Amino acid sequence: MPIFHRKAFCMSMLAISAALMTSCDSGSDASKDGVISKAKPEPIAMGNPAAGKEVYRFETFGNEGFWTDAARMPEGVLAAKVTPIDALKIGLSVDVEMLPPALRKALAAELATDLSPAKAPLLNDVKTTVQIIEANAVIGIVAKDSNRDGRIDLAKGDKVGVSCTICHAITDKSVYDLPGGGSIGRRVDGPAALTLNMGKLLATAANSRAVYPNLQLELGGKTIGRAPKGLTPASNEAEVDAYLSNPAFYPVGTFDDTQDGHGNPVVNVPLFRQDLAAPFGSAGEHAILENIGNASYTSNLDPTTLVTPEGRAFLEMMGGAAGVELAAGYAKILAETKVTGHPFVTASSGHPVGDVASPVGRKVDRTKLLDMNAYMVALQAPKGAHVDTAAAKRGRERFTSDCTSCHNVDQSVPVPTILVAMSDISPSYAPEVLAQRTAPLSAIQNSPGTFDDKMIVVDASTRGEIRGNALPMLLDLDRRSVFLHDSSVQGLDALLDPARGPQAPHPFYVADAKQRSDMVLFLRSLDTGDAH
Ligand code: HEC
Ligand code: HEC
Ligand SMILES: [Ca+2]
Ligand SMILES: [Ca+2]
Ligand SMILES: [Ca+2]
Repeated sequence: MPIFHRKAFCMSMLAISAALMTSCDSGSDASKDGVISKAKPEPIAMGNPAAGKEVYRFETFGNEGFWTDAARMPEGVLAAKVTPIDALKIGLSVDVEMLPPALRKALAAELATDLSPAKAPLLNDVKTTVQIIEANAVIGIVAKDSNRDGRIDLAKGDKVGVSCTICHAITDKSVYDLPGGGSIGRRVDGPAALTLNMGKLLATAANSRAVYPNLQLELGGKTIGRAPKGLTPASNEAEVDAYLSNPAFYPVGTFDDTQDGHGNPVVNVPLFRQDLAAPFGSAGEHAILENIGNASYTSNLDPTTLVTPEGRAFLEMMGGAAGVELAAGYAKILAETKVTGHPFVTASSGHPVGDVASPVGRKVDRTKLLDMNAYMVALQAPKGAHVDTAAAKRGRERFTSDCTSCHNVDQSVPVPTILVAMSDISPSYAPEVLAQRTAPLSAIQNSPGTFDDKMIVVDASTRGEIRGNALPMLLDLDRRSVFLHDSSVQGLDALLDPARGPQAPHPFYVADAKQRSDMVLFLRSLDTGDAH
C-alpha cells in the first residue's frame, strides 16, 4: 500500500511540475491549519448575484433550438408518453413554487394516494408533464416563449432548452421524494443532481443521435468506454437510445461532458461556493470559472457548434484524425435527420479556436457569465451530517495525519490548487499513447480501466498544466452514494477499505474497521462551518 509522506509525495510531483513549488514549500504551515497549498486560485470576476441567479436557472442562449428542433426532446416526451411519474423516475425535479396554484393543489392530493392511474390520473398523464414543463417548473428544462405571443404553449411552436440547473440543482423534497429519483419541493440551487439519469433523459429525445459527439463512438476502428461496442453514424435511434439508457454504460448521476467520442461520463458536482473549488473539472482543465460556463453553453448544450468551421478545427486540434472523423460522422447525422439552422446558441464568434476561453471560437455574453459567477460563489454549502462528536474528532485526527498531503482539513478555505498526477492517484496507471499532439497539449493516451477515461483527450495541458486530478471540495458528502469522478466506488466505507486493493485508484485506506467508521463520520460531517 502506498504511503504518502508529504515530502516524498512533493518530491515525486516536483519532478513533473514546477507549479508545485508553491504548494510543497517546506515553510508551509500545513501541520498547524491543515492548509497545504498557498498557491491562490485565480480571482473570480464577479457581477451581480441576483441577475446571476436568473442566468443559472433560466438562461439558454438559444439552445432551445438544439433541444427542441435538433434533439427533439419535447417530441420524444410526447411519443413516449412520459408521465410526471416517469419524469421523477428519470431523476428530474420539480420546483413546486413555479406550478400554477390549481395544479399544485391537484398534484398534492394525488401524491397522497398510491399513485395508480385510477387514483392519480394527472400524475399518469403526459399532458400533465407538458403543463409542468410549460410552467417552467421542471428544474433545468427551460420553456421559452419562442413565438413571442405572450404565453408558453409547446403545441403552438414554443420551445424548450436546457440550463445549468438540470445537473447542478435539486429541491428540498418538501412535497415529494422518489427514493433514487427526482423530487418535488422548493428549489435548492448548487447541490449536484446525483439521482438524475441524464443518459435516459437524452434517450428520451426523438433524435438522440443529435448528441453524437457526447456518445461512445467507434473511431479509427476502436472504441473506449463501458459499452463493448461503439456507436457509428450508421447506428439508428434505437441503438443510440439503448446505449444511453443502460446505467452500466451511462451511470445515474453522471454526464459525459467530453465531446471526444469516448464513453466517459463523470459524476455531477456541486456548484455552491465556487470560490473554494478551483481549478474546475476533475482534470482541472479550467482555471477560470466563467470559461467552464462558456464551454458548457457553446458546445455541450449545443453540440452542433462542432460542425462549424471553428468547431471542426477544434475537434481536429484536440483529437487529430479521430476528431475529423467525428465531425464528418456528426455532419452526416445532422443532414440525414434534417437538422437545419445550426448552430443555435447565440454567441460572438471570431475568438481563438482551442483557447480555454473559447474552445469552439465562440463566447456567450460575458456579463451574464460574470453574474452567474457571483451567484455560484454566493451559494452556500449544506450543513454536514450530525454525527457522534467524539468519533468525528478521532476521524479528523486520522485525516489530518494521513490525508493532508493532498486535502485540506478545513473545507471553508479553497481546495489546494495542485493537480495530483495520474500516477500518484492511480498506481496502476499505464497509459498507451494513441496519438501525439502539438505542445502544450499532452499526447492522447488511455490506461486500462475507467479512472483515466475522462482525461484521454481532455486534461489541463490546454493551460500548460499536468495530466492529473483536481482536488474536490469535501462537502455535501453525506448525500453522496458513489465516489470518485468516474462513479466507480459505492460508499465512503468502500472508498477507504483496503479491500479495493493497493492498485485501485485513490488507494488511501483506513484498514481498521472502527477507525474507518470514524473517518466516514468525520467526512459526512464536513461543511464550511467551523473546522470541527
Ligand atoms: C448535463 C449535466 C450538466 C450541465 C447541463 C452542466 N453541467 Fe457543469 N458539470 C457537470 C459535470 C458532470 C461536471 C463534472 C465534470 C468533471 O468532473 O470533470 C460539471 C462540472 C462543472 C464545474 C466544475 C466544478 C468543480 O468543482 O470543479 C463547473 C464550474 C460547472 N460544471 C459549471 C456549469 C455551468 C455554469 C453550467 C451551465 C452553463 C453547467 N455546468 C452545466 C454536469 C453538467
Ligand atoms: C495523493 C493525494 C491524495 C491523498 C493522499 C488523499 N486523497 Fe482523497 N482525493 C484526491 C483526489 C485527487 C481526489 C479526486 C479524485 C477524483 O477526481 O476521482 C480525491 C477524492 C477523495 C474523496 C471523494 C470525493 C468525491 O467527490 O468523490 C474523498 C472522500 C477523499 N478523497 C478522502 C480522502 C481521505 C479520507 C484520504 C486519507 C485517507 C485521502 N482522501 C487521501 C487526492 C488524495
Ligand atoms: Ca431517443
Ligand atoms: Ca465523452
Ligand atoms: Ca482508461
